[in-house]
Formats: sequence, C-alpha cells, structure tokens
Amino acid sequence: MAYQNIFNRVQVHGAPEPGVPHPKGGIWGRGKARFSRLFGRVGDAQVGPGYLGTTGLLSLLFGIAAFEIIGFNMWASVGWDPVEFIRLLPWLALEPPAPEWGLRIPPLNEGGWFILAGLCLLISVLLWWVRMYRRATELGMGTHVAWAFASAIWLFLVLGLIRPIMMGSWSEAVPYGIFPHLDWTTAFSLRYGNLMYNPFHMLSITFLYGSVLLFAMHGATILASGNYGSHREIEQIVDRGTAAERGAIFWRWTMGFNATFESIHRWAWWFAVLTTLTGGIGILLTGTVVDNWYLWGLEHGLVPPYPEVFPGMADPAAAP
Ligand code: 07D
Repeated sequence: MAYQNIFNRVQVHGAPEPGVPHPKGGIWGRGKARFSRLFGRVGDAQVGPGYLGTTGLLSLLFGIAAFEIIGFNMWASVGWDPVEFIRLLPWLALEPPAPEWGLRIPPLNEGGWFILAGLCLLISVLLWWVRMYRRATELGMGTHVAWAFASAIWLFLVLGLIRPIMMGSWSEAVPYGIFPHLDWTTAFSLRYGNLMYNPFHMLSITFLYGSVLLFAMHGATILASGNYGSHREIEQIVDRGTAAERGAIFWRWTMGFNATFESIHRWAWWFAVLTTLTGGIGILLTGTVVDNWYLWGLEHGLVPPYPEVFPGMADPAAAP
C-alpha cells in the first residue's frame, strides 16, 4: 500500500486491532472498536477499545464533580438565567475565599465551593497521573509520559496549593474561569513588579519556545523524509542509508550539528518538562522570597533604572 499520511486521501483499514493482551482487564473490560473517517484524517481511524479501570473511573468522577461545582456556581452567579450564563460564560468565575479567611475553610458561598472544587480537581489530576503511570508499566513501556505530566502537575500544585499555603491564604490561589484566570495572571505579574524580570519565568519561556522550535524541526524532518520511510523512526535509528540518515545529514549540512533520531526525543522531552519545572520554581519564589521582580532586577544588575534609558521620565505610579 502507498505511503499514508495526513495529506493522503485514501483510508484503508482491515479488522480492528485488538491491542496487546491485558492480564487483568478493567472494570468495564476493554469496550468495542469503531472506525471514524474524520479521526482517520488526523490520526488513527480506529477509536477504542479504551481502558477505564478504577483510577480512570474515579479520576473522571472527581473531574466531573469539579467541573459541575465550578459550572453551577457560575450559573448561580447570574441568577440561574440560562441565556445570561451562556452570554457571560467567558467572564464568569468561581473565586477563592477572601484574604481574611487565611487558610481556614469558609462557608460554601464565601469560598467553600472553591476549596471543594479545588480538592476534587486535585484528586482527579493525581488519579489521572496514577492511571498514566500504571497503563505505561502494564504495557512494558517506560514512564516518560507520566513524569512529563508530573512536571505540569508540579506547576498546577504550586499555583493552587503550595504557594497559597506558603503565603498563608487560600485567596492567593488562581480563580476558575476563562477571563478571570487570565486577569489573575496579569494582576499577579503587576503585583510582584513584572514577571518578565523573574529569571525562572525567563527560563520557562525559553523552554516553552524551545519545545515549539524542536518539535517543529523534528516534525518537519520526519514529514520531509516520509518518502524514505521516516515514520518508522525506531528501526531507522540503527539502519544506515535511511530517511533518518538523510534527516541527520540535512541538519549537519545546514547547522553543522545534528541530534540523533533518539536524542531529538530526549531534547524535546527535557525542554517540555523544564518549562513547567522552572515555571513552578519561579511562582514559588514570588511573594515568598521576592516581593518585586523589577526591584530585584535593579539590585542584581539585570535592568537599568528607567531614568538612564528615558532621561527625565516620571514614574507614572507617582503621578498625582
Ligand atoms: C498552567 C500547569 C499545568 C496544568 C495542569 C492542568 C485540568 C483542567 C478544568 C475542571 C501551562 C490541570 C487542570 C486538567 C481542569 C476544569 C474545568 C501549564 C500549567 C496539570 N509569559 N506567566 C508562564 C509567557 C507574561 C505569568 C509559563 C510568554 C506577563 C504568570 C510560560 C510571555 C505576565 C505565570 C509563560 C509571558 C505573565 C506565567 C507557563 C510573553 C502577565 C505562571 C508555562 C511573550 C500576563 C506561569 C513562571 C505552561 C509560570 C507562566 C510564557 C508574559 C504572568 C513559559 C511567552 C509578563 C503569573 N508564562 N506572563 O506550560 O510558570 O503553562 O510562571 O509576554 O504561573 Mg507568563
């Protein structure tokens, strides 16, 4: 059969691929296989059988609970009007307790629902992590996906749990809501003297942009040598005269250096993992160790004082 990729229009499939045998089976077994032409356009046309299992099921239930608590609180905030709920949805929020509550648990309508939603979300995310770890080991795979996910969970924990505890107040946590969480992000940056001067935010951005660049380079290399069979990456790592070798030579010719087909994945993995790892460190330091990143930058020779750049410019904050 001709080489297939996203640009091909032909979709061929035979009997469903049952997957490797499973020793124990999940709660609801392994379900049925279906085929979707639409999915086949962007990936594998076969959908299912899936695996739910105990941790998967519990994770989904806690996730749904969090989602419902957030949604119903938002709906209540517009007097249960369905039209207003949909119209104002991007602006609606479930906010954390007010600062005077510190780390105490307030009544439901004063932030208690927020704590409950956060608890359910936390349990859900942690159970999903266990599910990823367990599914990988049961398939005889490494646990790289789970550890990359753990790095994202680290940032999530810092933002919603660890930093609020260190600051002594749940009010420090991020609100649930589309624009409200973005407003929180800007307010956080302004409150602590511009996050751009936080070196860990800089590192996080470097790894974020770096991940994008590496992924684009690798994805492009694979697509560009698809006619030599580059989608069979693993066999190609060890074989000579393959698409992998051409891909490597391409980069050696253009940049003088090439990653190997194995190491490029380690580059990408580390860049992605370090984005949230360094990010979490940056957020944890903010308000706890450093109160103003601009002044911190001034003190450490990172930024020049404004008058040196724009002589005579008044500090807008000092304006009457
Ligand atoms: C957030 C954590 C993992 C998430 C998990 C999800 C569910 C769903 C939903 C139930 C993404 C669990 C949840 C499964 C639940 C329901 C409904 C990962 C997350 C496990 N910044 N900035 C970063 C840039 C500025 C600010 C990172 C660029 C301004 C703050 C990244 C710019 C200000 C924070 C980044 C820029 C500001 C960040 C995020 C440019 C004001 C963070 C990495 C060009 C706007 C976060 C150290 C990531 C961080 C962060 C990029 C500018 C504020 C590198 C490119 C100056 C407060 N910024 N930023 O992967 O780590 O997030 O900071 O201007 O907290 Mg920034």
